[in-house]
Amino acid sequence: MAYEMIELEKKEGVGVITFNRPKALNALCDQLVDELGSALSDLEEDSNIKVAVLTGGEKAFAAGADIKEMKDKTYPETYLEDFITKGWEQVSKFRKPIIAGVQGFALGGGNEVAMMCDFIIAGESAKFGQPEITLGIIPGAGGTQRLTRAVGKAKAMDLCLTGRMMDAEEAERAGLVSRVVSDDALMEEVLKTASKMAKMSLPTLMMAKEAVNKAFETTLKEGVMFERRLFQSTFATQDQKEGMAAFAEKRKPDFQDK
Ligand code: DAK
Repeated sequence: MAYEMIELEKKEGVGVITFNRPKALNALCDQLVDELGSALSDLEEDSNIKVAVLTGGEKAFAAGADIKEMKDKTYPETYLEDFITKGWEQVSKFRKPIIAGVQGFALGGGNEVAMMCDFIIAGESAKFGQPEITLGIIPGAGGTQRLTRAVGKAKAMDLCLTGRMMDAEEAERAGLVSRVVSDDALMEEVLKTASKMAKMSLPTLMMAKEAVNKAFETTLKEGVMFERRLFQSTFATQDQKEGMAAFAEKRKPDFQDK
């Protein structure tokens, strides 16, 4: 598929999707979200790809869903179409690891998409927020839920009820982002991190992702049991044998994703 609003690049096990609608600060219109969904399907199906990266531009990761596109929708239309649900959920359903690299604005749906990724690495100019309240709506793609799980009730309420933005430093302190680097170093840091992960065993990366995500869905007891079963199942992989043999033989492992 030829993309107009995103770019897709693949290199050494890493697939990079870049939002490319700078004039609208990467506002997530239908076409952009459709293209994002296609690119994610491509990366999911490509057996050479182990890790995905989602990023935007210097001024914006994405300034939210496209307000101009949705402003005249009626309630029956949003309900009957299950408005903008399908494409958006593809990010959260992506099974391989996916990192968000954020510079500039990550607002509304932009912040929600970043939070659907496994973790966020931020440039120092990053600004996160859920400004929907200023438009007379509330977050619709998990903002009230993922943000609250990430930063706790006080800050989630503060952001969702005032619409204010949080800078990169505050976002790191609050636990929304895993690390902050200078804007100039952002892509280098994100790609270095993705490449490091791409050297691991893919099924094991996917199991680790599934296990961490389970923590948000279940009780501690059930989560620990889920983790234990997955942990035990790693002993059915050749990659566990290779990883431990390599350690014992003082060499680097050569994982085969088997
Ligand atoms: N939609 C459409 N166009 C946008 C936009 C957006 N979200 N954000 C920016 N733009 C456009 C501007 O209209 C402007 O276009 P022109 O006037 O040049 O044609 C261009 O991008 C540059 O923006 P500004 O001139 O405003 O730039 P500034 O630096 O002055 O301000 C800003 C930057 C980010 C503070 C400002 O643009 C802004 O406040 N933007 C809106 C941010 C916002 O409110 N975002 C939340 C949108 S609501 C769901 C899934 C998702 C959602 C809901 C449900 N389901 C799965 C059910 C999500 C909802 C939302 O995200």
